[in-house]
Amino acid sequence: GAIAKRLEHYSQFQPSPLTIQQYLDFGRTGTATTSYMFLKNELLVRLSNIMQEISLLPPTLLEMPSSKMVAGWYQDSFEELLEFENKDPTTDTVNKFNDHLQSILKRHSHVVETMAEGLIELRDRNGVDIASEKGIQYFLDRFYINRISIRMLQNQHLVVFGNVLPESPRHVGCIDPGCDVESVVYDAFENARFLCDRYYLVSPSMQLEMYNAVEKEKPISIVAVPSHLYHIMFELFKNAMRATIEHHGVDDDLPNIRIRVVRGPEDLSIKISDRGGGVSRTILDRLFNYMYSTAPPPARDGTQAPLAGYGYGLPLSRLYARYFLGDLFLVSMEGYGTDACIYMKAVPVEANELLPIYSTSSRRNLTMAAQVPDWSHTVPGQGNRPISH
Ligand code: W6P
Repeated sequence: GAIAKRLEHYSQFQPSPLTIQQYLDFGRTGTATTSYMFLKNELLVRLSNIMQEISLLPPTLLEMPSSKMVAGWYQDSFEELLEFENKDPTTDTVNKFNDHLQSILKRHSHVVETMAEGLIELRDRNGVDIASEKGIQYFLDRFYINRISIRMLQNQHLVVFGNVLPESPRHVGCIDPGCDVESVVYDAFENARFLCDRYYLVSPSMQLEMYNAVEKEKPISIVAVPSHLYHIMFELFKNAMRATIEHHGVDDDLPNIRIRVVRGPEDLSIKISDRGGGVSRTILDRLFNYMYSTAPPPARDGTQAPLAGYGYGLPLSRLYARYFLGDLFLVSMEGYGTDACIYMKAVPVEANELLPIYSTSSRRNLTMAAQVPDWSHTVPGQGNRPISH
């Protein structure tokens, strides 16, 4: 119908990525009017781009009740925003628009859990199917980074031009222009430690080393979204603590978790090293895999959920890092311990949004049949096999 036409139209445009500097400048000198004019268009573009990808998911997944619900939320939000397509930015219209943004944020607040339920339903019926697993990984990385970006845009607008309060007077929306990295790391560690103590009755200590290679002896401060950095660090600390305790037992002297933070001219690098026994490369690959990491939510029967693991913590943390062109890697030595490395752009004009674009390539990646292997590492079995073409 008419809405499908608009969806088709908007999905032909590429999203416009913003740098963290542009978010900052706009938050300081922009107006509610210009923000409204930009946002109503950009949100429709970003929503339509990902909705087209949703529609290409395997029908088996799309038919699950929870995936249908998620798809419905995107439809509803797209329709609501379409009403502003041709509306001039009067005060009344901008206020109505802000109310809609609030309700859209609320409508989409449980997307991650609901999508996960869809995967559980799928896996319970079909098992872990390697062919669709690759496509699901590809889709969910794009879907969740798109969601992070849409929530960032909405949040930024509502804090700066709406009635949502900032975290501190220094903040511009959810951006802290003077984000003190040491305090974010410290808070994340303390809060992970609190959970760890409650669950295991012990916790490892941290050994933190900061090195500012750009302004020697000064604290490390960057322009960043502190909540994203906190989310990443909290997740990695929980994992490092769990590994340390499960490897050494609760009675031993626990080895410290060592953290090194370095501010270079271009990158902020953080390395978290634990001596939790490490993981094999087989297990390591699965830590970022949505299909393998999908488990039913922890029971609400009073038994405590484990400190870490069984969730999307790691893949989502990597997306938060990648969102402004940073990254997250795990390097493990099975039998010894694991290093988690986080990189963030330290220069605000270089921290640009990474956004999925709906295109012929993404269409191909989403709809492509399973590839014929071009390496022989899979276990042979019955002697030579004919090559399949
Ligand atoms: C481990 C597994 C893991 C994941 C993420 C961060 C740290 C660690 N340590 O053993």
